Amino acid sequence: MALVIHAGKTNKNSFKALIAAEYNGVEVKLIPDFEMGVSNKTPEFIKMNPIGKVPVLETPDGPIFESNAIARYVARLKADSPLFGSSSIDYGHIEQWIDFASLEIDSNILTWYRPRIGRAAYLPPVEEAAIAALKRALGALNTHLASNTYLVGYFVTLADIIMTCNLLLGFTKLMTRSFTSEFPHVERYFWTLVNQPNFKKILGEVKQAESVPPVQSAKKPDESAKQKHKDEVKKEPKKEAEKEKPKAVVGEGEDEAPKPKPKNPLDLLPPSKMILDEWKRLYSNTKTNFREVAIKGFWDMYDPEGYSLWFCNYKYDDENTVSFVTLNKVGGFLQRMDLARKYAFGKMLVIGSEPPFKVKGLWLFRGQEIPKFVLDECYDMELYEWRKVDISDEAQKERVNQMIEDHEPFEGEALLDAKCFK
Ligand SMILES: N[C@@H](CCC(=O)N[C@@H](CS)C(=O)NCC(=O)O)C(=O)O
Repeated sequence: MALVIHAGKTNKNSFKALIAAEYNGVEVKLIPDFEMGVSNKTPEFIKMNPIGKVPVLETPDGPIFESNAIARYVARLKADSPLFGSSSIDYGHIEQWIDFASLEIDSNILTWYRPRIGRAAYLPPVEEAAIAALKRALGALNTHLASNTYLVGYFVTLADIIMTCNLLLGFTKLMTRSFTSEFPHVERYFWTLVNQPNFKKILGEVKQAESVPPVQSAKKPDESAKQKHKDEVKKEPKKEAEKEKPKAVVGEGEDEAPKPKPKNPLDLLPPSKMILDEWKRLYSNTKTNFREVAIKGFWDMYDPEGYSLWFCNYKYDDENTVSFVTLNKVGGFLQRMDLARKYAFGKMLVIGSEPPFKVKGLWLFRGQEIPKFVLDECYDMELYEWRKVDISDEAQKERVNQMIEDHEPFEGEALLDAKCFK
């Protein structure tokens, strides 16, 4: 019998249990037709959770409220679930990060978010303090994630599920790229997790907030605070626009009618004689004489006016101490580059026969610069140093050749793996 969660479809707190259920192969369903503010006010609901909040899980043995408790229950339904780690110290660390995710991350995000959607009175010093505390917590998380793929051990645990669901609200509603770029390891962690199949199935496509919502009036503001609050509401959108988007066009705001999707500027470039798909086909179909056929073909096709070549070096190679973690990291990068498939080709080499492994790449992009939408949308870009290839330099050209053909040894070292983006 499926367990049933009472909550709306977008409740990030119920996602914790739904994702844990995916990992454990347990059937958990959202109750259909849940209506916030109605379904959770009925006497039947109050019997299940006296505070009348969601989510609530109905089990054959009775209801459970509090989303972390529900997620723990679901995680525990499978004996020896890896979601609880593999030792007592793992378990201790998982609980540590669950508390951290709730008390240091979630509570500060909520204190920042609620007044902005009219669920609490907006008080600037309170918001400032919440943002400062959130930054402090994200800084600590960033330090931990600089040398750890996941929060505990080498696999996803319940701590990662709860942390990611709590970060989700921040990433999608408040924390713009300019805010999160201070915490590159948190960014890498968050995007890696939300793209895991068991997360993606529940969360769908996740998009980062492009601006902080302007402050809304609280629904029932206290009369004495009302006028002050009104004044702040008037001032706030401008202040926020200045802070987050220094060059924002006046009038840009959330109540604007949705605009038709603009054409990708790369489609407006003068046509190129190089047909990217032809190169990709040649690369894929050449099985022998790679140098004579594929590499020669590449330079015959290459259009230095319509395209540019770029070398990239991972900035944090000393973190690459575990081979499969390093390979996953590069695999994740290529997945996230999916948005650039029409305009790019790439090779990523994982170099070395023992850790720490080096990660270096070669990319071919349409146009003379790295496309802006790639820099904006693919957070991995800033984890690499980028250098434009000077094709008049024979040594650089030879390096391009060697990267395309997975030449081994590469710069004197064995290759652990070579991945291609095509
Ligand atoms: N600590 C609780 C928080 C629950 C909570 O705040 N739920 C909100 C929706 S996300 C709610 O039901 N609000 C309705 C209300 O306050 O009456 C948990 O993690 O389950």
